[in-house]
Amino acid sequence: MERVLSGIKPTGQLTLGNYIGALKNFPKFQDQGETFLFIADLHALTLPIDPEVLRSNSRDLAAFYLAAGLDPKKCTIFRQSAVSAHAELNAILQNFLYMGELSRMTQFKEKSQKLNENAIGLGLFAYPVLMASDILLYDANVVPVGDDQTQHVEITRDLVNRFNNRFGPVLTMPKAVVTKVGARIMSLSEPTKKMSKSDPKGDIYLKDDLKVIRKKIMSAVTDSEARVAYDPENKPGVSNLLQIYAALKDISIPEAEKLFEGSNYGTFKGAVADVVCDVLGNLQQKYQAFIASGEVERVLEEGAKKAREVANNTLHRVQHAVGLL
Ligand code: ATP
Ligand code: LTN
Repeated sequence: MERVLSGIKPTGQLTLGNYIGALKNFPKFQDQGETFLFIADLHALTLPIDPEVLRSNSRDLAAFYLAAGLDPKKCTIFRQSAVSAHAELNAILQNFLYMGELSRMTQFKEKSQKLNENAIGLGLFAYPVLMASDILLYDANVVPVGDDQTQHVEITRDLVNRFNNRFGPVLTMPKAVVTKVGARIMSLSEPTKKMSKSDPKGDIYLKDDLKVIRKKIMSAVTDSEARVAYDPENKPGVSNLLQIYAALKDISIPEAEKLFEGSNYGTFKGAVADVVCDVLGNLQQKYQAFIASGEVERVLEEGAKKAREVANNTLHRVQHAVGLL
């Protein structure tokens, strides 16, 4: 049976990029296989974060998991830090990824560049080891992620080959699954840059007021050609809006292009704003209801119990393979 695992860091307000590239795709997996979705709170510590902010982001993220349609009866939702096996496997696996390959990770290069050279935490450098531990603890063969995380899944695959060559078939080979449309939503104000929760320029936040969302879309950067067509290199702004529209309507990009043939940018942006407000308005209502229900903590606690059982099993297998048991 398929084992599915993914996570999101509670580092800031969730964006439309997080929704389209990750969150929106999670619920369909819970009907296909055994699915584990977690809040990557240990990963959130790899850049400075206020404790209160971390706590409230974590609760928010759990409520958004539920609002997006994840059902705790069909999948396991938990906090990474509540399952100590993540840190324990991390301590073993850090010996099987090498400094050269870790220093080539795009995320490390981008995030460390923004820091003072003397204040780059080891956790930021070693991020892929913890991420590999997350994936391997659950014997996940399917890892749904946005485009930017595929490199981390690839390095996990290298680790599995290295480890299994030495110790036998202990670890399960994972595979990244990237959504066909919307794997990389770009900033609305700088459409050549990824929309990212730690870089607020041109972001749409899931919790934004709908009027604000509409305004942001209506003022998104486009070009002077006045032709709706998908051409990310020459028309990054329009292509990004087409991608958002197609992803939220569950249609292909050529289908979306066809719908707007001959439309001016005002009409096109209005239609994009309509679908974004429709989807996010609905999501916000559900999110509010889950926050008000007080159910979130209970879901996380029950999820952690189920996750611990699976994770501890794998941890023992690895401890045995390397000679710790
Ligand atoms: P940060 O800015 O803190 O690095 P982020 O916004 O990149 O955060 P993550 O927690 O790293 O978000 O990512 C959560 C999930 O959302 C991952 O699967 C990631 O690939 C996906 N994702 C993030 N940004 C986008 C985007 N712009 N388009 C599509 N998917 C995205
Ligand atoms: N690095 C991911 C979050 C993450 C993750 C994982 C995703 C941590 N561990 C394991 C999939 C599988 C990110 O969103 N930046």
